[in-house]
Amino acid sequence: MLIRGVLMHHLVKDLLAGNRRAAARLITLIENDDEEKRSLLKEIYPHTGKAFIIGITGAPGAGKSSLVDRLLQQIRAEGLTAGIIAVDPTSPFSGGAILGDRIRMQDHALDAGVFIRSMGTRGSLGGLSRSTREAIQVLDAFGKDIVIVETVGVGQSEVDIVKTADSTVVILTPAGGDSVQTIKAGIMEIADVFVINKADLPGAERTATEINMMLDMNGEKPWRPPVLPTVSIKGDGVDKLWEALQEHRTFLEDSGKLLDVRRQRVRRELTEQVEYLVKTRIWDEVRDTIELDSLVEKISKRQQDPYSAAGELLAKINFYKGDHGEGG
Ligand SMILES: Nc1nc2c(ncn2[C@@H]2O[C@H](COP(=O)(O)OP(=O)(O)OP(=O)(O)O)[C@@H](O)[C@H]2O)c(=O)[nH]1
Ligand SMILES: [Mg+2]
Repeated sequence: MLIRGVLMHHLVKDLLAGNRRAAARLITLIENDDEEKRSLLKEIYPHTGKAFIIGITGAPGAGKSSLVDRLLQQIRAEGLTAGIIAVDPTSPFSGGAILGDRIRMQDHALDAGVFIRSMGTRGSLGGLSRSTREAIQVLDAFGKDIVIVETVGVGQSEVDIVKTADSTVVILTPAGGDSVQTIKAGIMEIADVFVINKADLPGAERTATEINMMLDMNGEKPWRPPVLPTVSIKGDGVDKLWEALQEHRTFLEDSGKLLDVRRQRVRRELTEQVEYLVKTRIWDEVRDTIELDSLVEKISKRQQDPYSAAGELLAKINFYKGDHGEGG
């Protein structure tokens, strides 16, 4: 394990030197919740915080990947580099296995300034939103200027994933008018920019109007999300989207909100780590020192209740060992 640890240490060095294979390996280790994961992330962390993170969410087939593909052209044309994480919570596949995304973005596959990775539910025992956040850190430390997270917008887990982003784009499509009524409140709240993609299809203007009406009802906010039509298969409107994202970034920076967003992210990371440490420490200790089985027996026989037993158990545990969690 020691040798393995040393080899992994090189992985971080290679990542920082711009090695793509190292980036890919590290994300795989994260997905698989490898035992070295936490010590690797610890090494990576000081090199993060530079990338601007964009979340893109929308219903299956809304055009997220084709839009990301077009955004990449825009980003690269400006001389910026980008990392893409395509998250599909419904897919068991990972490691770039979402075929559609690969095909759609294959123009960028040979571009050293672009790194594309898919993540599914396989592995990621710590939860997909956590492993996504960790993968973002890898790409951030890798030196990508922009990290884009594409996720299918169907439920809470996607909202959680997107909460990691600095700016969030919600993609809608014209769907006969009733689409807006069915937008989840959570999705509405997270949008910094609305995109009405497939604006070549009928009903796009009406959808945009409805979104704008909903935004009107929200009252005055320091940032009003623009509602932008795009045709991602042709690239129409993508320049406007990129402009809007840059305006939002400027707004975040000038208003101090970027620091707020990032502080919230740090708070979540810290809370997660404390909970993780406490949990693992407790069970390590319980395994080593406390006769859990006999306690279970006692409770089963109603000689004790689980409520007081849990309290007593916790009182016996010295779960802070002062090694600052290097282990993993
Ligand atoms: N007419 C029209 N079709 C589009 C447009 N954008 C995307 N499509 C089509 O919509 C389908 C889905 O596009 P994707 O970019 O894969 O959408 P996605 O949201 O990434 O899909 P998932 O990742 O599977 O949820 C493809 O067949 C695209 O060709 C558009 O602007 N107009
Ligand atoms: Mg896609």
